[in-house]
Amino acid sequence: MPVFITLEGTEGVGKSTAMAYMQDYLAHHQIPFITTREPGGTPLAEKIRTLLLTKDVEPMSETTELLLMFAARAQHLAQVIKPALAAGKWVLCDRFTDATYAYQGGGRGLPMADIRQLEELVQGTLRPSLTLWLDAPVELGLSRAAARQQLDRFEQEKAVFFDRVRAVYQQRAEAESQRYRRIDASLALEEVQAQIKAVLGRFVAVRTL
Ligand code: Z5A
Repeated sequence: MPVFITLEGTEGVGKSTAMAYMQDYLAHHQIPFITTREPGGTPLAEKIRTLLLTKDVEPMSETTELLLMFAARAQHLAQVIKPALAAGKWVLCDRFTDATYAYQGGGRGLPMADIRQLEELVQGTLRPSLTLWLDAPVELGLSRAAARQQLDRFEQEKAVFFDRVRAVYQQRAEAESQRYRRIDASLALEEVQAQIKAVLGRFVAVRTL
């Protein structure tokens, strides 16, 4: 059965670090998988990512941002995610549509109903099998990410924006408790990895019986 795992969370909570750990875990269990990310994951979708993250001379409208997220996603699904799942590979994806609900819905305040419509248009019935939500206080993630030299368009937002983003992740985790697993990302790395290992271990056991 195709397995599609997504990683979510606010800025700097440790998704990339968790992704590397999950890759090692799946490789150790001899599970065929690919890793990818959003926005991006294909040459064309990566160009859209650059448009989305780079501050331009003119401000990007919120609707443009939303449509570009889904344009990149449509390409990513067609070129990478669906072929990998069809080939029996697990897909590990750094962010997916939950990020659109959280950032464009929560952060920007766009209507959730519009996002839902685009989700259905672009994805049909495809949804992640499992979502690891790395959750930590916004200020902690921002401080972990602070070492970066240049901030992208999202990283320039204030903490209050990320508070709204986090609140939507919280709501979605409660509403979709079958799919979501909250990982306390405020802990030391070894403890974060232990939580991920416990979740993945149970998931792998069921899926590889
Ligand atoms: N976006 C959107 O708006 N709508 C959408 O639909 C989608 C995305 C799909 C780019 O995403 C932006 O796109 C994103 C939302 C928007 N903007 N923001 N914010 P991204 O995923 O590429 O960017 P990001 O969220 O900024 O991720 P990141 O900066 O790469 O952070 P991270 O992957 O979560 O963290 P990290 O790089 O693994 O860790 C950060 C640092 O903390 C690093 O030095 C680690 O060594 C350290 N770290 C990690 N874990 C720990 C622990 N446990 N303890 C101590 N230190 C740690």
